[in-house]
Amino acid sequence: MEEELHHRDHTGVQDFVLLEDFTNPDAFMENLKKRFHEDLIYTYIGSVLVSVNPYHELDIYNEKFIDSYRNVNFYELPPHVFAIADASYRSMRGENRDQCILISGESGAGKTEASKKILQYIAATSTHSKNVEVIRDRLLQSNPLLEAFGNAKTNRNDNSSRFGKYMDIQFDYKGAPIGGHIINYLLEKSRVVHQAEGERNFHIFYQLLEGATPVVLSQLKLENSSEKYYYLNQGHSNSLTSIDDRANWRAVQHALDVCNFSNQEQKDLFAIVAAVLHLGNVTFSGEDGGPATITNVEPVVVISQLLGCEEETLLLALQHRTIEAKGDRVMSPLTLDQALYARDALAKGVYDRLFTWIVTKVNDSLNSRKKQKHSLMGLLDIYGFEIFQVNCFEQFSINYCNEKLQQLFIELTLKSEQEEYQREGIEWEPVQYFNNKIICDLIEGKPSGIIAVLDEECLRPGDATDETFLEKLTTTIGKHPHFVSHATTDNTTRKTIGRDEFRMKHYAGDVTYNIKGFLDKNNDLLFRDLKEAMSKTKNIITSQCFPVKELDSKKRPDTAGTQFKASLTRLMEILVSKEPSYVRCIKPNDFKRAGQFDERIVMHQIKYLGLMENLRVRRAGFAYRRPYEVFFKRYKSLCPLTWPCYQGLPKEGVKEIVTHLHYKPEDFKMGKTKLFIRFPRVLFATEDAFQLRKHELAAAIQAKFKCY
Ligand code: AOV
Ligand code: MG
Repeated sequence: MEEELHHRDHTGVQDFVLLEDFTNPDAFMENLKKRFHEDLIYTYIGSVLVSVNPYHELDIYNEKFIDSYRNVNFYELPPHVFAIADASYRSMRGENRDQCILISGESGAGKTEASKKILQYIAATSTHSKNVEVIRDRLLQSNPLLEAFGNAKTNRNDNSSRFGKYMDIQFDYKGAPIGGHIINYLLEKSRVVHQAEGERNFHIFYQLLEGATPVVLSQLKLENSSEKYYYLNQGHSNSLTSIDDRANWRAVQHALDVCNFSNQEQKDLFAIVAAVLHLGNVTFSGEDGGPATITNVEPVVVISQLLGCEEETLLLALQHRTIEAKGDRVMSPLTLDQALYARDALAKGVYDRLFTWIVTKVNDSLNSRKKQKHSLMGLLDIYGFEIFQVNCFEQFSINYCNEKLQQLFIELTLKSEQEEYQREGIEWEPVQYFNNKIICDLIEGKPSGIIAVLDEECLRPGDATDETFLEKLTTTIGKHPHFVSHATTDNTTRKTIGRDEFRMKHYAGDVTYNIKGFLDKNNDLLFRDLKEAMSKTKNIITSQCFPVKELDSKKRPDTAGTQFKASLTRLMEILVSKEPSYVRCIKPNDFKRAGQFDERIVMHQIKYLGLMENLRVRRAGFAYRRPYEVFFKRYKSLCPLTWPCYQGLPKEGVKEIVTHLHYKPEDFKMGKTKLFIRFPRVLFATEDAFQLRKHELAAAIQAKFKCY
């Protein structure tokens, strides 16, 4: 607290609750800005951490910092992501409650970096014992591994997470990490076959080409030139100065060893990565509507060698599909469009399942063998809200995920606050806020939410298309306040929306989605012949990822949208069962640039993240709350009745102190276990008095010693 007070003049306030003008967004932003320019990227709103991406390395994550935050009370040091990690860990141990740390913010705001710092801190400070070193290492190494396969350069972030990740760390009763478990959410697999201008495919492809030895590359029949591969050359952005593919390749090799991937598994894994690249180079020719033929069989030959399957089977499956008609199975040739679709679907399917296989393998390596009771700390790092030039099904899914997380934040921050006042027996007037539940319902509601309408079109036999989907959306939800389409809007807005688009008013801003591909991506169809070919491969990973029993199943798999919705529902259940901590990340500019604080962009984020409401809620009640013991211990010297000795209970002692200091009745409330102080100035005055008293006492002691 001393630090906090010390800093309030030079570098703004360390906790927004101390802002005098707390309802004014400009004052809020000024405080952030002042601190940002001093490289003070962290500020609290009570127990919520606000973090602004500095876009350059700061020397605040070294061992010295780790040590200084260890076991220190939250408010005693300047705000830091380590303090959040420490508080969460100690709460888990002290109160025996499972924890989760929720990190949110838009793409590029610093979520993944924050989650890595938290893991680093926990790994360094949690109880050490000899046999947990392996788990600790694996927890840390899971990051570079999953980032290599699941992150990519986008136009928003050079290392953008293209999957959602929830990681549980398991601790034994001594607080030592004994295991972990990762759940991955919807990988943006369309990136495997297509990248927008300026973007890249997943890092691993470039790492392999850049980092692998010539021997390995020749075994994989690859050349060290990403331009040669269709799946890598569409974004025209392969050489990336901010990322060292070669160094990261070495990191991935190390991570694979640490996470217990056998040599054979590693070999099979990269055979698949290479096969995907070769698959992209398979080309077809064909007349309009006529059968397609492969024009270059070489890549197919290589793929069949890499995956260990019959060349003929693969050739056939890439050019035909088997149709069951009246009990007969007929081979029907694919048209050019269908063949290209099938090729890409195979590449996406194989990569997506490979990714999940890697997560499963990592989980095996993190599996705590001891069946003892453990406590959990969860870390959630999802893909941030994003708006691109063209937004598709993927952005729709990512932004839906962010809506859900925002909802959780709103409900829990208000709820927990309200609960605290109730628990402590203090009256409370709720603060108004925008509840984005209405948008979540618009997406996931039944029977007329967007996913439901999309599913209906996907399952409808006959002539359903992306266009009929849009028509149906317009008729079912055209009047919804958060939905706009060409057909439902006024003349001015109509000019800004194409006939093949719809716009959603998300909590974080308006996003215009292009409907092209919505049906296909939601259907997520991979022709049976290709699945069958994969199930017969000798490559242990592809054969495991495409089990024969899946082919026998008569049940139609759930659509991508419905699966995602179900996995988010499960995620929310996991999160609400734990005690949450929050990190709210803010992106200071759109150019990934250090030292640049774009007020317009920051203000927008302050607003949609609901930070002002968050602050108001915190302040509408009481800016400060302290357990009686804590307050009493610090300030007992301020009252002659409690200093130097006091026999009563801390609560009674606190009563004596506040009476002696002439606190006005409206300044404070006494709860059951805590003292609540409404205004920061009261606390400041108390603290100033304390500093004075400290000096007095010190002087008195000195004077006494002089006499001897
Ligand atoms: P994100 O996770 O929020 O975006 P990242 O954590 O990947 O964003 O951050 C983007 C980049 O900003 C990083 O690669 C770093 O270069 C820089 N950065 C972020 N935080 C820090 C920090 N604390 N110190 C120094 N540099 C930082 V996305 O995954 O796209 O939603 O989907
Ligand atoms: Mg990320």
